Amino acid sequence: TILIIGAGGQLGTELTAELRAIYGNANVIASDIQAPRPEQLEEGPFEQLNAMDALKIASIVDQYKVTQIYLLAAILSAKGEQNPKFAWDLNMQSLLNVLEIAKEKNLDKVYWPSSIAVFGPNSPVNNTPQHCVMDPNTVYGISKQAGERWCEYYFQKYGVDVRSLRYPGLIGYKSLPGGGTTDYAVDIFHKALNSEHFECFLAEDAYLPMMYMPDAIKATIDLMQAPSENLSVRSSYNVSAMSFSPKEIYEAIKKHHPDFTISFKPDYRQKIADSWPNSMDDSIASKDWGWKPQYLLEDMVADILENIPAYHY
Ligand code: VAH
Repeated sequence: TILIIGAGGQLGTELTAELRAIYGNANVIASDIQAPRPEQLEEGPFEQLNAMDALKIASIVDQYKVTQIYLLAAILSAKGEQNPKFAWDLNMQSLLNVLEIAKEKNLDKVYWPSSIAVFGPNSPVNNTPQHCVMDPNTVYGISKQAGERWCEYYFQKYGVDVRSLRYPGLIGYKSLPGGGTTDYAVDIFHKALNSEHFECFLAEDAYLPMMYMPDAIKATIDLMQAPSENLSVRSSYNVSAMSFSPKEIYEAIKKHHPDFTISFKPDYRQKIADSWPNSMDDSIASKDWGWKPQYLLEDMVADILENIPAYHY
């Protein structure tokens, strides 16, 4: 069975649904620090779990005969800057808990997301390569960079089959993001749908790597199902789909909602965005496990605007 830690988050919500569709509801245990909503209890097994509680994770692994863990719980970039110590403790302790349990209980696989936040001001900014200078200057980015080193260490020293992707900003309509610097690109759709003015917390030209959630889910499943011997990267793979600025996504939405208006009021999150790449080189992911994005900006905008009403109103 598969245990998902952080099943209630932006990525966790969608990954839980996809994994249950593939492996069957009863074989995917959802867990989150938040108490379950009634519909979550109807869907399949749920456990309330704090990702920092190693004993509780171990007892859930034993109780449900867990063979794979997806650790999706984390404090993201913007929220992490408000609470650096807690962000470091949660992001690192949860990963070390899971890696140690995977080793002790000889789990089949572990999935743990990294992020473009591992790159910093001195990383190459365009077409950022898999291997290069990484000087992240957010607690979130530092925790993801340290986490990548720990994943590689547990793989090389103990043979733990841990796999990871450096996600760009993720955009979807089935779940709300929490505390990220790229969350504006989700919020903007809800404002357009409600015919409300959108005040963007990044500058109009803050160009960032982004990915539509269906592509992120597919990349995760494809990586986890790839033969272990094909994987040349055990820190975390660069993956990318598109890059755009707030102005570009606004213009794409405006084609569908001509009266939609936007203003730009950069706040502390602009500094975070400035430290990240403009675009990524994901050629190693393509070579090792056939990564190829399906959605670019226009397709994503059309798909979201078509589907979001049923999800949120
Ligand atoms: C964040 N959505 O903004 C996350 C992600 C690349 C961005 O790591 O913190």
